[in-house]
Amino acid sequence: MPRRPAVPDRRTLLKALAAAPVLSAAGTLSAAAVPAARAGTASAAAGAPGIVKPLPPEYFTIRGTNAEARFETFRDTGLLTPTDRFFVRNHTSTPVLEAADWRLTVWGDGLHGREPVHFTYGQLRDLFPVTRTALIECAGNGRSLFTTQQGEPVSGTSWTLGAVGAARWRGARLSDVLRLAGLAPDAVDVMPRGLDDPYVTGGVDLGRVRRPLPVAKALDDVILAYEMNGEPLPYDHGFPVRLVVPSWVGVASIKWLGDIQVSRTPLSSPWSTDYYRLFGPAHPPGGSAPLTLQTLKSAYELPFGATLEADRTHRLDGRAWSAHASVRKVEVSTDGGAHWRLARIVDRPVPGRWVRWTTFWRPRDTGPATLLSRVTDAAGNVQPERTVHNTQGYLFDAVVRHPVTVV
Ligand SMILES: Nc1nc2c(c(=O)[nH]1)N[C@H]1C(S)=C(S)[C@@H](COP(=O)(O)O)O[C@H]1N2
Ligand SMILES: [Mo]
Repeated sequence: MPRRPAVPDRRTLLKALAAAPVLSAAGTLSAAAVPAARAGTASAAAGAPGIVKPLPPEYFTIRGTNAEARFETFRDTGLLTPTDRFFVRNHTSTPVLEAADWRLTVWGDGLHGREPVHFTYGQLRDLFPVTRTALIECAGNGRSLFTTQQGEPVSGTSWTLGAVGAARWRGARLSDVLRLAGLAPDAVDVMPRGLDDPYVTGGVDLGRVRRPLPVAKALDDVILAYEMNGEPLPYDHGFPVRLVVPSWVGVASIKWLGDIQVSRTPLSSPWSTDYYRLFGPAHPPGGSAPLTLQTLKSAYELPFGATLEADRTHRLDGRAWSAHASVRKVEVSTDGGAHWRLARIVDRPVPGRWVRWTTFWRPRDTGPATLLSRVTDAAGNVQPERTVHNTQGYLFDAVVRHPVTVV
């Protein structure tokens, strides 16, 4: 992927200056004074409590406040996941906001002026637009396989493999917004925060969803997206503006963005301390460092427990992806891992995207069988046989054992 220039070009700067952000008149905005341009929240009528879009059972499995896509239905989609099939992960519920009332506030001691800077929706749309295809994958995608495949208990939403999707995102560069706001050279962290309701768990109010992001990543390839697959962002995916943090755990891509704190000292939130680290006997006592990159996976676009006819040639399709590098090869086994062969990769591998792959199988014996697939990326990462356990079930990367029945 070509790196973006470190400094906006002339055209960008001219456009940006024309859309100069409004400095706060009062200059006294506190961290809590988020401009909540709230017009309402989704009702429970549509399916999962708090999700606006329809969730037909043939495309989605509802898991609490979340909706998981049925991975097998990606079979009839292209490289992009249609918005009406894209998984939704909500800590609370989708807020229905008005773009006209929306403001982004950038604030904190990591700004030169130390005064909050505001951007309207129109001002953000006037900044130089970038378009990029990126996956969003929940760090917990595949979590239920810790239990079903490895016999290990984990906490969190029991996703199978459908907490992932790919979309074409269009928006402003976070680097442009931070520079316009007066990013200080010694700023180290930014912390984007959503406008959805505060997250309350076990009787404790953790506040609004927010998570620190190092300035280096913020200036690299992060987008403030206002379009998804060529349409305005849908309510459930962060309307009017969300962050897209390519290749990182999904929680980094804060939806319904309301404000961004910029700091000269490291920031933290429950989403970087209590959650989204690896905990357990195999990890450091206080947990690993906060999670950054997603991992790698491959899977068949076939329901678990599918039945296939014996003595017939079946075309089996799947997808493979890695947050670390482009996909190099996908191997498949139809005999539980005794023999492996290469699958045919359909799409040109591009870092940060997935590829579709296919293989053919003519089963002879009836009865249960196990299909496996294993991706290797261009950095040499390979799916292991087991994922090292962590108590919250993040970053499942092991080869999936896909049960089918031959009849
Ligand atoms: N404001 C806000 N942003 C959020 C979340 C949230 O609940 N609130 N969930 C995060 C998590 S855990 C994931 S995996 C992604 C999911 O994005 P999607 O719902 O568009 O698929 O959004 C992230 N951004
Ligand atoms: Mo997530």
